[in-house]
Amino acid sequence: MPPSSLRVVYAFAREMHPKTSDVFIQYGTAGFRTKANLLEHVVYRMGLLAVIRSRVKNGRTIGMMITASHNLEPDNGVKLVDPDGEMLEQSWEEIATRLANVSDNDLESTTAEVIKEVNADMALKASVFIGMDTRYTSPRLAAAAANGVIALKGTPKEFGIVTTPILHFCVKCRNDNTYGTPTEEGYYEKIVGAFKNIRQKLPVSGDYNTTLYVDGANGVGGKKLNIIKKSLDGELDLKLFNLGGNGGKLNLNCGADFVKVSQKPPVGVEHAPFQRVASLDGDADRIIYYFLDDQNVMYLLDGDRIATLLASYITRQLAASGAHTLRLGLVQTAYANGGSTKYITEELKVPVSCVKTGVKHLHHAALAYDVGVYFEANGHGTVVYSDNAKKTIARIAREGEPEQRAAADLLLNFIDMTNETVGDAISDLFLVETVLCARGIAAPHWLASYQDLPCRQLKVTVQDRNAISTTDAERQCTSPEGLQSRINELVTTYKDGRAFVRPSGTEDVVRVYAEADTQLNADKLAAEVAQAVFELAGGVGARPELPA
Ligand code: G16
Repeated sequence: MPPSSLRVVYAFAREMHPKTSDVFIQYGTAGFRTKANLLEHVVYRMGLLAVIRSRVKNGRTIGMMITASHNLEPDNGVKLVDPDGEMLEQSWEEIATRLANVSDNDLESTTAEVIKEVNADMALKASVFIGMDTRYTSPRLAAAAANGVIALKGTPKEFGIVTTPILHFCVKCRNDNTYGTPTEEGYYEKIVGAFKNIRQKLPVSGDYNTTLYVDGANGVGGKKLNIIKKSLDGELDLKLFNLGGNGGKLNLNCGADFVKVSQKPPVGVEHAPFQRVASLDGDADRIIYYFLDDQNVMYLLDGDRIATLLASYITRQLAASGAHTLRLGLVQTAYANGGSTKYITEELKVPVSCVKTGVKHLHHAALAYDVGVYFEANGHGTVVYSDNAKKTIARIAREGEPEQRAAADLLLNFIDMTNETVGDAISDLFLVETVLCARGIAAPHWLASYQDLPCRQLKVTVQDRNAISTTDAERQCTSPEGLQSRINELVTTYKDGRAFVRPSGTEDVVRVYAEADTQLNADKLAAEVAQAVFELAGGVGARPELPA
């Protein structure tokens, strides 16, 4: 494409998606995320970048998802999806940030610079899949994304309202037709089809019951489960809440993030003693479980629990199929509860690694194993299988001894039920339900596998969250000076104390995590660390309070 044709890039920007704010915006943990009214020019420019990326990848399809996931309704965002359905390659995040922040006047020249820098052949075709969540600001932003794609003569395909993982799945399928059909229906056929297949082979037994309550966070996940529900033929009886009607607000006092962070049940959900509930987030890329006992005490079954449940099931199936050479590993972040890490190492005897927050980091670490199980404690995760693992399991399913064949056959269904591209609340829900059914257990039995250390998460608002930098998978803080030594001092005053701080990549806050031997101690430690952040990192607004 000759440089003169880039003029349209500037013309579209000026006429339709002008940059109206000087607020600097950065590609964060999961793309750009901020108040929706600051995003239109950013999303338009990401449409340009998606076309360039597609051409660098020889015309393979790139994805753009308009969502702010767990954030509240006024926010929005955009996540870019690479051809294999993974998050955008990290080396491109700086390019994305640069393009998002230049003035309209510099947009044409910066676009030309980027094209040169990444050596994109602008004569190639380019294809971009665009999806959006249920926010009222999403259609306008999706249109801006499509305009960005059109400005550089790429071909946009709009999927309308889909979950983030459905979009990732479709991108992967479009570039690799062995993975499935790149449509929402193709997703249901593969994931739900595999669940129904496996249910034929694993009759309901023991204490497992087929009723599952779901908190849809008033987002897209509940709506999609409402479609899926009709095809489940009683294999799973979904009782859906928080579907977005009746004035329910997206992620407000409901959804996976609210339940995990506040350690409280969501509003808008009926409860029955010991009935398990799955709580999704706004774009359905996270899931956590919980139940209340007969005294209304809540028990969380978070991402760590899901990871250990899946890892132990897959380990058993691999052993039963005789696939001894395949190496399974687990990936967590600093948020993983100390109780889970101990259980994984000492009981499951599975290798475990710790990486920075963000599925992009976990996903890549998990690829190092034949079977990589990765989950953030907040419920964001999945399982990835190497080609070698898939081939080995498929060979055993064909040629193994009868018992080995049966175990391998179940594993093949399990793999089909897994959205390997990214954490997926719907796929994870079917995986968890399958394992609970296979083991014939109810939620309290699942909970009993190990004990969590009491923990607390807090947020602190500071002038500039980037004043906090970290190392060692975010477990140590390198600036501002003196903060880590203060945290170290505080931690030593609590039995089983552990704490860390890090800047959020999705909200304008510093996150504080603490765990200790009792809930009161975890709460106190978190509050003391939050006060230290407030003092040493330029806190603004109300000073964090110590629990009474
Ligand atoms: C995103 C990321 C997650 C991350 C979460 C919180 O989730 O995909 O990996 O754990 O943000 O990140 P931070 O602590 O940096 O704000 P989601 O579900 O909001 O897309």
